Amino acid sequence: MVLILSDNELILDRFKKLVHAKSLPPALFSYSFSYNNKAMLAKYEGADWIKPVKINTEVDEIVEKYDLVISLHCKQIFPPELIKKVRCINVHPGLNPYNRGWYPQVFSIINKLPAGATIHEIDEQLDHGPIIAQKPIKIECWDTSYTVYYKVLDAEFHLLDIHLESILNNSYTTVIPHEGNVNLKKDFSQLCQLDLQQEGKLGEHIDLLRALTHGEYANAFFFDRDGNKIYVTISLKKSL
Ligand code: 0FX
Repeated sequence: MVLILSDNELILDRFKKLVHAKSLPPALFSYSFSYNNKAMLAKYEGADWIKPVKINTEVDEIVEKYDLVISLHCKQIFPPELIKKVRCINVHPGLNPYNRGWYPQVFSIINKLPAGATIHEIDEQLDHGPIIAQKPIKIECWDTSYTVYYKVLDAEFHLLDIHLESILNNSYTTVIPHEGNVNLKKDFSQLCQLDLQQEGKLGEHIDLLRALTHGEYANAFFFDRDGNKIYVTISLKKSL
């Protein structure tokens, strides 16, 4: 049995469609989301096909029941006692080992390190284990976090389409990456507070704003003289 852990409904939905398209037995998969994911708790209360899970306190049950755990953007850290006992795979929205961790495409827009998708075995460090498959994506100068993110999701599903069976059968080979770099949630929060006195090239300022522009999310902000919090997004359009 395979446990699919996801806190991202869009990806979960695409994964279920992939299972269907590949005619894989639906009963092979169980689905869970994180116990502290309020939106999914409210939506799936009482559902019989998906349940909340607190991984740290349910390691023994998971080990007993499953041969494979796949994280599709699960926000919990997998404890060492789980990854030692069950094969755990992560589908990650970044091109490891570059910008491992939080919102990789945001940091790739700013620091120009490669972006893309990675499927890898989980080890004790964040987005770090042996790589099963990767697909880079190109960031254009008119992209925002939002447009890059959707290219990355497509790359993730391109990889899953090709490699899901070999992951299920444990018949893939892996490559060990170098250490790369890691960004945490707090690094993203720091980027969001704009310093209006910051000097630099205009191109760097545009990069910062497009890295923080993602649909309706209120990310980049500054405070005006009256202490009001003012949110900033940028709009970029390539001429036809
Ligand atoms: O699920 P996910 O796409 O991915 C995140 C991490 O980036 C990833 O490294 C980790 N493995 C996974 C468990 O969690 O994140 P999300 O659905 O919270 O957000 C998707 C995108 O939306 C994100 O890349 C940037 C954007 N976003 C999201 C929030 C909540 C913002 O720009 N601002 C926000 O406040």
